[in-house]
Amino acid sequence: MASHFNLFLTSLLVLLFHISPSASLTCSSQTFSANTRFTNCTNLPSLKSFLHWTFDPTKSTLSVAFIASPASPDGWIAWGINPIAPAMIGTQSLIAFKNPKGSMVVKTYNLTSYKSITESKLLYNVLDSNAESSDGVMKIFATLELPKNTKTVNQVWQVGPAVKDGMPVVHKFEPDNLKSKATLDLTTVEGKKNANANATSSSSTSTGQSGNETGGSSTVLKTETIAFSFFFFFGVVLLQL
Ligand SMILES: *[C@@H]1O[C@H](CO)[C@@H](O)[C@H](O)[C@H]1NC(C)=O
Ligand SMILES: *[C@@H]1O[C@H](CO)[C@@H](O)[C@H](O)[C@H]1NC(C)=O
Ligand SMILES: *[C@@H]1O[C@H](CO)[C@@H](O)[C@H](O)[C@H]1NC(C)=O
Ligand SMILES: CC(=O)N[C@H]1CO[C@H](CO)[C@@H](O)[C@@H]1O
Repeated sequence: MASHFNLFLTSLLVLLFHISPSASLTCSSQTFSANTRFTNCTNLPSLKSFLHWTFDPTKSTLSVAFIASPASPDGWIAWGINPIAPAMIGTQSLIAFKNPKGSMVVKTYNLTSYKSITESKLLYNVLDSNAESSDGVMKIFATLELPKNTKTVNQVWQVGPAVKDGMPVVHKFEPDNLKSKATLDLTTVEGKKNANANATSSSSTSTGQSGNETGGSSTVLKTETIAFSFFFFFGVVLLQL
């Protein structure tokens, strides 16, 4: 019994040590090549996704880098703005995936159905867009021109498992896939850099939902991190046996 408890304690300690590095794999530790810089970053509350962004109120342009892992290596990632509500239908979205030659492309879709999607222009001018993929992580870079005086936008993001005939295949409908939407507050003066506590608090502010709801989401994210660390730990233990 005691040895079980010790094992438990050891696991707990190892867990804690694993959490610190994985928790730092967030906004503050992600860097970009060359002279790409963003003023703000939000650790999104689901699907282990991140949004680095810079909003220029004078030009009303929003530059983003959306970072996520597709559900499988040949899958897709998507980020967009819904002018109507924080929901999938209506989202003016950018979807990135590999074309048959293996290079990354970004296409735009006005999402009108849960079943199929068609490439189309967006409500917003897309001034530039491109995508990258490495180590199982994809990034969408884009600059959108928003209507003048935009203060908040409904952002919606998603990851999917495959692309068939040049079309992203429908994503899973797990809880994490269904709650991947939030309000991005472009104006709030809050959320200083390099404070983890504040990374969370600023993401709850910018998600603009009730404190409780967002708290719930970040708890889920933490639980996942713990689960991941836990399995990782056991993986390591197994390897060492
Ligand atoms: C997106 O699709 C909806 C429904 O078909 C349509 O009402 C809307 O005008 C479209 N938006 C753009 C920007 O094409
Ligand atoms: C974005 O970053 C700027 C500069 O660091 C800061 O003044 C502003 O409050 C941030 N906005 C949000 C919503 O975090
Ligand atoms: C959070 O939940 C508590 C109890 O359910 C409630 O009293 C409080 O108003 C909620 N806070 C927010 C921000 O919704
Ligand atoms: C740890 C830390 O820096 N906490 C700060 C988070 O942000 C709030 C307000 O935005 C500050 O009051 C805290 O001191």
